[in-house]
Amino acid sequence: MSAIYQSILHPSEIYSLVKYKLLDEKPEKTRLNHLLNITSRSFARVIQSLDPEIRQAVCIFYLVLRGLDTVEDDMTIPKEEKIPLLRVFHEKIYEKGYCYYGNGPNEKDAVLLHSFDHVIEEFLKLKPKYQKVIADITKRMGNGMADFITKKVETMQDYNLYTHYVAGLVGIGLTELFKESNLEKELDLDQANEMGLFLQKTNILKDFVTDLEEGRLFWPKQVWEQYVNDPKDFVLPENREKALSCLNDLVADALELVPSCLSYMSKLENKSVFHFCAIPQVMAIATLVLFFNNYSVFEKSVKIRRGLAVKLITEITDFEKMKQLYYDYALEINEKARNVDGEYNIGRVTEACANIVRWIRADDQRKQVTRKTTGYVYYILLFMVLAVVFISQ
Ligand code: D9A
Repeated sequence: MSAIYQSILHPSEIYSLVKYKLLDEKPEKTRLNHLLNITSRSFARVIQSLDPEIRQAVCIFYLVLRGLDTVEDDMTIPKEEKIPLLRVFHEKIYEKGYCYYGNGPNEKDAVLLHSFDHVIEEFLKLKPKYQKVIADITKRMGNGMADFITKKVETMQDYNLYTHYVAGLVGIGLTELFKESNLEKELDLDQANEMGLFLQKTNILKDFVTDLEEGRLFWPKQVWEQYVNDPKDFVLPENREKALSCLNDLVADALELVPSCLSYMSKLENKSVFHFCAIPQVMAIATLVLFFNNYSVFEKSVKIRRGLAVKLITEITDFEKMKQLYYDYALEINEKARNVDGEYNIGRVTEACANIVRWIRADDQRKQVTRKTTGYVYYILLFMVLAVVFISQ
C-alpha cells in the first residue's frame, strides 16, 4: 500500500503497480519456488518468466549462488571453516542429501542451506551441460571469495577482481547457459562480465550505510582515501563535499560500464532472455541516476520508488525502449550536473553520460542503414508479388 502513496505524484506508476499486481500469476507450489521466493521475491517472478528450456537451470543456479553467498556473508563462521567450505562448495552440489547448519542465528537465508538437499536433488536432474556450467562457475566464485577472506579490497584492481568473482562470473555463467540452450548465440563473455560488474557496483553504492553500520565497507580504499582518512567521516556534515565527490567518482566508474552492457543487450535474440537481463540493468541505472550527487546516500538507505521499479519492469519490452530510457537518463544526469556548483567529479560523470549518448546515436545510425536496405528488399518483394498476380491473370 505504501508503494502507492510513494507514487502519488507519478500517476503512470500507479497504473503500472495495479497492472503488475493484476498480472501476478501464482507460480507452481514447488519446494524450489518456495526457496526462491523466500530469498528473493521480485527476482523470483523475473526468473518465472524465462523460457521453460532454461528456467529451472537459472533457478537452481540462483539458489546455489545464494547458498555460497550465505556462507561468505556470515561473519559468525570462523575462517578456518569458511575458507575450505567456499573452495569445495562446487563438490557439495553433487552430494545427495547435503545440508549446512553452521550459520549464525541472524543469517536470514540460513533456511536455504538447511534445505540445501532439495536444491541438490533438483540440480542433479538438470541436463549435464547445464550442471557443468553451474559447477564450473561455483568453483571459480568460491575460490575467488576464499581468496578475499584474507585480503581486503584496497586498490581499484582488487575492486574489479572481487566484483568479477561475485557478479561478473554470474553474467558469464548465465551467458553460457543461454548459449548451451541455443536460445542465444555469439555473446561476448567480457561484456557478460561487465553486465555483472555494473549491477554489483551499483549494489555496493546502495549498501554504504548498512555496511558501515555493520562495520564493513566494500568501497575501494584507493578511491575513498583520496577524500577522507576514515570512511566513517563521510557522514560528518563538514565532509559533505568530499562525500559527494567520492560518491560521484564511483557513480561514474559504474556508468562507464554502460556502453558494454548496451552492446551485450543489443545482441540478445530471445524475448524472455532479453527481459530477464534488462530488468536488473534498468533498475541499476535508475538507481545511479537517483544516487548521483545525492547526499542522502550517506544518511539512510535510498531506494527507487517501488512504482518506478514496476513501471520499468512493465515497459522494457525491447531494445529500442531500453535505448530510449538510457538516452533520457543520460540527459537527466547532464541536466542535474549543470546545476551543481563546485567540482565534485562532475566532469567524469558527464563524460560517461556523453559516451552513453554517443553509443546510442551510433546504434541508431547503424539501424537506419539496415532499415533502408530492408525497405529496399520489401519493394522488390512487392514488385514480384504484383508481377505474379499480373501474369497469372
Ligand atoms: C543475477 Cl542467476 C544475480 N544478481 C542480481 C540479479 O540479477 C542478476 C544473482 C544471480 C543470478 C542473476 C542477473 C540477471 C540477469 C542477467 C545477468 C545477471 O547477467 C547477464 O547477473 C549479472 O542482482 C546478483 C549479482 C549482481 C551479484 C550478480 C537481480 C536481483 N535483484 C534483486 C534486487 C536487489 O535490490 O537486490 O537479484 C531482487 O530482485 O531481489
